[in-house]
Amino acid sequence: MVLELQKPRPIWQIMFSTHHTDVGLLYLITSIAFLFMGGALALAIRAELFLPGSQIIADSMTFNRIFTVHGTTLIFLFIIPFASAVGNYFVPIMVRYKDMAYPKLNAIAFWMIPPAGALIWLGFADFTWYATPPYSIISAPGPAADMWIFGLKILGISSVLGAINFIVTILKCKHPDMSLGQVPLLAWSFLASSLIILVAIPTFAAALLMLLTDRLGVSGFFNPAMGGDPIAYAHLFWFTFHPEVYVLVIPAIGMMYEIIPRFSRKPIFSHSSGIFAFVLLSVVSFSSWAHHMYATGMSFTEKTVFMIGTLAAVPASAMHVFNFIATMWNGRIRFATPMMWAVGGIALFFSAGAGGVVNAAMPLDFQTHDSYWVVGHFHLFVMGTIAFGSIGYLYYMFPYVTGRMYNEKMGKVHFVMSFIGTVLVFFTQHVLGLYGMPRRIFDYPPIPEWIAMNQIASVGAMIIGTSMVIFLINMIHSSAKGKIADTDDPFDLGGKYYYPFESKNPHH
Ligand code: HEM
Ligand SMILES: [Cu+2]
Repeated sequence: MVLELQKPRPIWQIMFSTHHTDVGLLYLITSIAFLFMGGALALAIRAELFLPGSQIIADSMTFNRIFTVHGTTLIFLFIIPFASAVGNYFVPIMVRYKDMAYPKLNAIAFWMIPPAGALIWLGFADFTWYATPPYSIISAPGPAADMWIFGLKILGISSVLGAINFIVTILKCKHPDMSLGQVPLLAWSFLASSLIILVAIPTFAAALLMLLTDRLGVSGFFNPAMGGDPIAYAHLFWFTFHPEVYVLVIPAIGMMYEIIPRFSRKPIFSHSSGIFAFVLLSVVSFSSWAHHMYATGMSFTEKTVFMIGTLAAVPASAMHVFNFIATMWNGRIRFATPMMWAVGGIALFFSAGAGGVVNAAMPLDFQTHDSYWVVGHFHLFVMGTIAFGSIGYLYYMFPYVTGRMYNEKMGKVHFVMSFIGTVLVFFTQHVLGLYGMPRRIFDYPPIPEWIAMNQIASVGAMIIGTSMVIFLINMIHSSAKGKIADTDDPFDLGGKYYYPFESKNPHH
């Protein structure tokens, strides 16, 4: 497979291009830049929490701004654009079409991201990525809060445009010889996640508008002083954002479906069960949003319904994990860097899922809710599963994008350090939650256990941070000076057989 082996071109040619690999490259560079920006904020948070009292951050307001922008950046400006990068590069090639269905729309969807990112970063809002009302309505300082709201609006529109493009490309533009069942699982993952986006995003778009008019004082949807209800916001928010977590994780699983069989040198154990599990996940993603709200005084019946709806995601997730394990079983596995990240990501996906079952069980959730357990839990997903799958895929696509090889040793060191760091930070945060530490706090009392565990977590974060510097050096250095890749078999798997897609779409 050859993707984009071109002589270097002036940057403006890429910026004004609508070709799918050019737009993919823009998405890729943007998302990696935001990964580092959001990661820097994570290090600031962890440095602050190394000890009780104020360390490097002056006050709690600044702290709140930092973790709000940290979370918003890594979810909306790293994970989602990174998936779009991969989808742009690979989906047209996988369905054997010359480009995305609507190339101009595709470029427009990308170009909405930089201004949205600028609004979020220049505003630096403080009301958490949840934009918590009534605080966000009554006292969150403007214009930061308004800039965040507009930033998210733009990102939502960009996601919807991207989703429409993926759906049409896959359903309408795929090669007539190819049945839907033959479409590779990575492309299927984009179909599934795009369908979720179309159903889920409009609800939050409406909620954002209501939040804005509440802030302007012309409505009181979520403002108790005007007869409104912040819990209504919680429903609207989670109706969008529980499914959204599947929008984040499904493409990462799709990326693992590319890596695992190739580096096990076996076909995927069951293509059809992979498709089935994606479809099932998309459906059940809508049956569980209120599991974020067990503590809001819902009736027992409501809670039970949402508990069952949440547990419905377990079989679908387990099907993917079994599929991966069965594929690796008896395979001739080659633990090159992408494979290490994918296998590590699956292990952490399993751990995250186990913690999720605890949260889903409503009596147990009363213990974990809003504690550091939750921070540990969702980070095992966002960092351990999604970022791991994505970074593994980045190593995998590197030779196809740049024509050069990354440094394998540095890639492995990056993985080992990140894996150890991730376990140190996020497993420890689970325990910290059980010891009673609430999330979203700037300072904490000097309880010896809390101090010890916060220090372990902070050291883990520094290990991840260091490994990311190694990663950055590897990417920059190797894309300019790395050894020329054999694009027929860059990973030495022993022949073209293992690289099923052979195509390059000429520029237009
Ligand atoms: C080294 C990696 C990371 C570290 C050390 C880290 C650390 C933290 C910490 C300490 C918080 C504050 C938790 C709280 O007080 O509630 C936080 C919040 C958050 N993080 Fe991370 N994080 C990392 C990576 C990521 C990634 C990769 C993502 C997403 C892709 C992410 C998404 C979030 C979100 C959504 C929040 C919640 C923010 C909010 O409540 O407004 N983090 N992170
Ligand atoms: Cu959820």
